[in-house]
Amino acid sequence: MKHALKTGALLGLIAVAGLGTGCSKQSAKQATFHGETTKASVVIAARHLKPDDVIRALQTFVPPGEHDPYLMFASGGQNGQVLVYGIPSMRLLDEIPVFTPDSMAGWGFGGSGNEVLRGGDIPASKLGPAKELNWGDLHHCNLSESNGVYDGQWLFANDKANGRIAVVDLRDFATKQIVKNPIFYNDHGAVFVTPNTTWLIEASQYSAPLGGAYQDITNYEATYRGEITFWRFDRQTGRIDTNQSFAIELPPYWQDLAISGKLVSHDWIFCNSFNVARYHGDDLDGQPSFEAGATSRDTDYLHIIHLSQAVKDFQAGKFERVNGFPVIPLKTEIADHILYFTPETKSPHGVDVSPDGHYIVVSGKLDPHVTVYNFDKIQKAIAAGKFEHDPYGVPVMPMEDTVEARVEVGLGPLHTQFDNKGFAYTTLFLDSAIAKWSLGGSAETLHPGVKSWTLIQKLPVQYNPGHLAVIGGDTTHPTGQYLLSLNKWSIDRFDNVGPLYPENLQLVDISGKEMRLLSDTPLGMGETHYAQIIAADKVHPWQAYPEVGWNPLTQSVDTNAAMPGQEGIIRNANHVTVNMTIVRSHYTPELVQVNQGDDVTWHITNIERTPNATHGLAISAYNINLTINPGQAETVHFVADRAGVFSFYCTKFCSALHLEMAGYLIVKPATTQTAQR
Ligand code: RUQ
Ligand code: CUA
Repeated sequence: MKHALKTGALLGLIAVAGLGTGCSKQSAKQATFHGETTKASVVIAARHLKPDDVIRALQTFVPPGEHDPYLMFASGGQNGQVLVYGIPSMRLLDEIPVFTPDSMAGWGFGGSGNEVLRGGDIPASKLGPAKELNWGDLHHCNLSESNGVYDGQWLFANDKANGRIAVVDLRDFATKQIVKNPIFYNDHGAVFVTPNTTWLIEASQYSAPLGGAYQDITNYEATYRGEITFWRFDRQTGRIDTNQSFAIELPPYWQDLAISGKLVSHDWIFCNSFNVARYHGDDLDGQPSFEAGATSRDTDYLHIIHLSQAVKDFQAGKFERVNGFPVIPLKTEIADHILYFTPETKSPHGVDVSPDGHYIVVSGKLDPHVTVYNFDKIQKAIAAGKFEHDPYGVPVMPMEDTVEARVEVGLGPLHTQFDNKGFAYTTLFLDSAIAKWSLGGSAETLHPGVKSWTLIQKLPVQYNPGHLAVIGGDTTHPTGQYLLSLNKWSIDRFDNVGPLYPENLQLVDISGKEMRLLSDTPLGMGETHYAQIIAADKVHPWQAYPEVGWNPLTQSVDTNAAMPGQEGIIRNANHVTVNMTIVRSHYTPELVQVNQGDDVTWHITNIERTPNATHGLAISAYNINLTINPGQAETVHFVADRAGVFSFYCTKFCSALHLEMAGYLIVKPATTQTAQR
């Protein structure tokens, strides 16, 4: 691969450069090259680069016109979108709009994006009116898997704020479906896939009455609950089949991250919880805050769920309905051996399964160790049946029967990923570091002298990492090579841009014995939580839609699409249908004349076959902005309620005569008074 230069060549270059001068941030910024930029030594000296900097630059630089070998899909946090980066260059390649309107993609300003966004709204019910939602707190994006490895076909994402999940089709990098959870307003352990993407896991976070109705907070223990929803994904339709989906009721602990087992553990789901104390808040009456109350116990519960048992109960109709949605009650789960607990050190965050499926790694945020559970031991403990029970009757296995190892890694462990050499990597939020540690068995066999379950190295990062991502690092076949540390704080790392600081994404080389920091990339438009990295050649997006008249929602030719040769404006009483095609550099037709109050359905098709020949349709004053890619057909519907002369134009500089790619929407007033204004 282009980026994998030989170390020998690097060292040669550095020797030539005669490096070693100290460097200050100031001087690096203000370097001048006196025009001698063809000499590496001059540039290196002028920029005061250290030998290590030069190697870093060479390792991450992708020459103009060349491509990155890996793609990272990263959550955009509060911006509600998914970000796509090239690795190792860390160039931002795309922002896929998901939960939030996006004007570059014409997402949410008329057209098919509206249909998807509105599909995720909260419907009106006996609890109150409908709620339109126009943002999401997108935490975790997950690629679809086949046999436990990313297959590059689909991407799923959650909205923590509103309890929603979304489906992105990687043929066109566009969101196809947003599903609002019918029984819960928030989620967190989502979206995580089972090894063949049969089920999408969505775990709720802050306990509340299932279905969202009112219950007095003093009835917390009796009436508040948690839940996990299992959404059935249908690859044929590319949609979540809500009719084949169900939820399981959980005690009112605050469920956190969830993950599917793989290989040996493939039929089991693991989910963290915190606030098993069931603390429910300080009402200004001198009670402790959540921060103290929720962490008052030494342990919380790792939830262990037997998925196929739950599916069996769902199919046998052993559920109740909440807002019409099937929910398996706690007592049924207990009776049918679906749900087990084992203690975990308090306030855990990440739960991650090793590539072989044998180990489940849990990080208690207040414990300097990661706790490693052994799946075989869990199975033995279930068989042995030596249970205590939580207040709701859920069987609790003793921790000493399920734990394989504890590895002291440092302060504030959060999330863990794995490489292909038997090592695990855990972010340390409080230490601001990544801990590299050895898994049992594999590391010892692969690397003589390396002991199992031992801390190998701690690499400082800047600062306070949340998640991390290794290439394939949560699959059955991790690649290693690069690790991304997704840092929450960036205090002194970048030029000052005011009080709202960017996040800092740091690329780390993990191909050698020691982890090495390669680069810093600021992210000023959202907070990345989860990310996944896949080889770029495993994703096969279209360069243009396959045929003219393509509807991105059905992924087929739309029978209503405007087609070349059939352009025109059809009136039927006060219903007006516009059939418009676009190609460089004109709209056909260019004049759309309607009467005030007309109900307008405007079909527009980009008949280009040239990749990259995207056009736009922006209509002044009507808040309409579509982006139409080659082959794509869109439909926007509106009432022409404002009279006057409105221009519409192409928002994408598509050709030399792009400015001429325009037209008029002329709305004839209903009364003469309006005409004279
Ligand atoms: S979570 S770090 Cu959803 Cu860990 Cu954010
Ligand atoms: Cu089409 Cu500009």
